[in-house]
Amino acid sequence: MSAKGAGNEGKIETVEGHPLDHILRQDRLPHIWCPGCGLGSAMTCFAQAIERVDIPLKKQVLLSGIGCTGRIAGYVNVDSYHTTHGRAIPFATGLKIANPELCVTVFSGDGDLFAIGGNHFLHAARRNVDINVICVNNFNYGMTGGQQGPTTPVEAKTTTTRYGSFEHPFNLPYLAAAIGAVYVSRWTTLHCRHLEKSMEKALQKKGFTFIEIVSPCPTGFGRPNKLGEGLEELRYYREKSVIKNDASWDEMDLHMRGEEPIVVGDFLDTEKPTYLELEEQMLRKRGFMK
Ligand SMILES: Cc1ncc(C[n+]2csc(CCOP(=O)(O)OP(=O)(O)O)c2C)c(N)n1
Ligand code: SF4
Repeated sequence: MSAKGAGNEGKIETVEGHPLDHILRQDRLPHIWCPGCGLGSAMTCFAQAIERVDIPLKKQVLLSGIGCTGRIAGYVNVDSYHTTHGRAIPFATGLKIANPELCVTVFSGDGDLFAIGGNHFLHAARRNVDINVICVNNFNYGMTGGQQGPTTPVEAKTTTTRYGSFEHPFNLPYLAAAIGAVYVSRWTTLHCRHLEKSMEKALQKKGFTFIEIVSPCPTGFGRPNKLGEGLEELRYYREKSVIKNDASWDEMDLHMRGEEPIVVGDFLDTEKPTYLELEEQMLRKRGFMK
């Protein structure tokens, strides 16, 4: 890195380390992500959050399915599993039930979690399994060439919707809340401090939590939809985002075009017994557990 400033022109400044270095698997770097991709910011927020909460890193487990977002499980230096496409949630459910002491997080893409993995998401949330699901929503299948996915907005161009998508997309916070999540929030990669706080909250909360991260994918979504490169998309987020914690669910639809706002916030924070708590209650009631 060249240091600019009085008397420093031409000098090389070497950076010895970063406070979060121990949270990354250095041997896996450099990462595969494109310039301007939001995944680095999303991963940094997560690294800050797992470091700050009062849960030893040894007890934290990170899982993902397949895709560019799925790489996160391989880069973060906690026990992690890069599972098959769409199967991170059943894997996480099994881990949590077998070892309730673990803090289990799934960090994956919109295609992975809501297309091939959609049914697993529904049932884990319905059961209120105590896991955290973080979805990076870039509105397309980034890794495989920018195809349309279940969150692609109406009119958006992808490699498989040349004339614009004509499918209604999922509104992810609405979906998560409707099927039983106890904590639901959405931020863009521009809102790093809010996002870190939400992650901290989710990691410490009992029950099924869901965080959506709206993130630039210049390669698959930004350029074809005139949102431009990563930095331009962040500018777009700055202009269009509205923090509204008490927004109505249908206000949270994402259009990603024109004057439509991007509503972000901490939308739901509630309590109800988890899958394991209900199981224990039931076993005690029937006399199978003291
Ligand atoms: C069973 C199976 N089907 C298809 C694929 C190909 N595939 C790899 S990644 C991916 C989509 C990833 O999209 P998303 O989850 O949105 O992640 P992104 O790359 O955008 O972060 C697909 C379909 C696969 N790996 N396995
Ligand atoms: S294709 Fe998109 S999501 Fe994948 S690394 Fe490139 S910018 Fe990021």
